[in-house]
Amino acid sequence: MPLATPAGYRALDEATLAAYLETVPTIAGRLGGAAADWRVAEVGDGNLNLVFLVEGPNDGVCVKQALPYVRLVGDGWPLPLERAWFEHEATQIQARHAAERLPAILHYDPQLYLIAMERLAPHIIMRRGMIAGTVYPAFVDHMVEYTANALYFTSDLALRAGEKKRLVAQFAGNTELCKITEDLIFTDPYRIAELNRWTSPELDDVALAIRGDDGLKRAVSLLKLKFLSRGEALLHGDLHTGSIMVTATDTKVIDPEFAFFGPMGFDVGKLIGNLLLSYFSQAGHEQEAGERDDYRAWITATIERFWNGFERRFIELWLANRTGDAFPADLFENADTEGSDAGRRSLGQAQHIFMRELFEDCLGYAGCSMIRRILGLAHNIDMEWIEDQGRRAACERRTLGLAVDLVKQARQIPSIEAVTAKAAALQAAA
Ligand code: SR1
Ligand code: MG
Repeated sequence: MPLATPAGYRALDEATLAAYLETVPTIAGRLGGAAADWRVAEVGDGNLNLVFLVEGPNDGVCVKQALPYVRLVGDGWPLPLERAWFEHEATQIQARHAAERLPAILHYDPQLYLIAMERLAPHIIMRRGMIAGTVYPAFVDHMVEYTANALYFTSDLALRAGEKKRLVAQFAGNTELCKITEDLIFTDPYRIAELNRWTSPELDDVALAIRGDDGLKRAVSLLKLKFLSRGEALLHGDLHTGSIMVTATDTKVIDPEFAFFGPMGFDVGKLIGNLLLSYFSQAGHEQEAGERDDYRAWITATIERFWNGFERRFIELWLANRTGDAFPADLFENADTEGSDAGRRSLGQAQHIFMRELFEDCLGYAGCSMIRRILGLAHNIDMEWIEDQGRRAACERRTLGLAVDLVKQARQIPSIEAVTAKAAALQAAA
């Protein structure tokens, strides 16, 4: 029995999409010519949706349509179509703060749960570029700007409480997408679950050890609790290298369908975790040992510059935009009997405490994001494309070694440089 869908919804295909787009004047005009002149290809390689590229005589567009189920698994796992609404809404909000980092939305159809956006060319998915060993010089600065702006301006540091609560309520409905994260990232890899898979038998011992590690499961459960209960800012919700499209000079963040108000460290940490995962996968893609040493050095430098840049930029935004209800100005400057210097010093101390907690959250979420891609349902092509199973398992084992440390030892790790040093030491011991 096909899944029930709302009236007016139908999943499009390469044959029916052109006829639909012909009825949307802004898109038809952009493509140029008539439907018969358009080339349509379904190119979705993600886990959830249909993605079409449409090329016309004048220009191209990208069309994303939600399916009523999880594409990776099939119609046995229904999923609300409303995720397209959340993606569209989140993009509109983030565009106020980081428009240059997002694709332009050209059209949204609330009945078809379909978003048409600019065709990004010659951009490619960053994960694919990293598998090929490509350096992206503009990536760090762009991602610092995107994460700092998108998170700061949707937090209580920038928003008045009423507006923030209205937005939290709006995004609280994205329950099913959050549930995917709660199960697949924070729960299943740590228990026997039907959908788990890993490189077996090579990693059987480490999968077993992780399922039996009570300290790890406690730490992961605390991170899950924060994910469930701390609505700090509007998150992208799935910020990995597969959600970023790049060229040497441009960076665009796509796919915010998991958006909701959650802990800021989840977005920043997931990105760091995916960069680390790419770091450890490089050994599986080099023809000769050491061939990718320079590339590994670029990845670790990128991770350091990303976190340090994010921290610096976030504090700058905080000092320049104290418009929210948190940390009221008259508690930290004006009302201070010793004058504003003491108030600023006090705010500086609070910012230091805030950023340290955020750093520890990031490390924990980075570790969880790495573990789930090796022991859970949804793996990354960074590792999956390493054909030799023994080599892949060796890369994955090193990844898990660091990931477990990040989750369990976050409080003891002094800096991002200590993280990249740990990664380099594990790699050097290979
Ligand atoms: C069943 S969905 C699996 C994963 O795909 C998305 O990219 C998210 O990361 C999700 O956890
Ligand atoms: Mg996605």
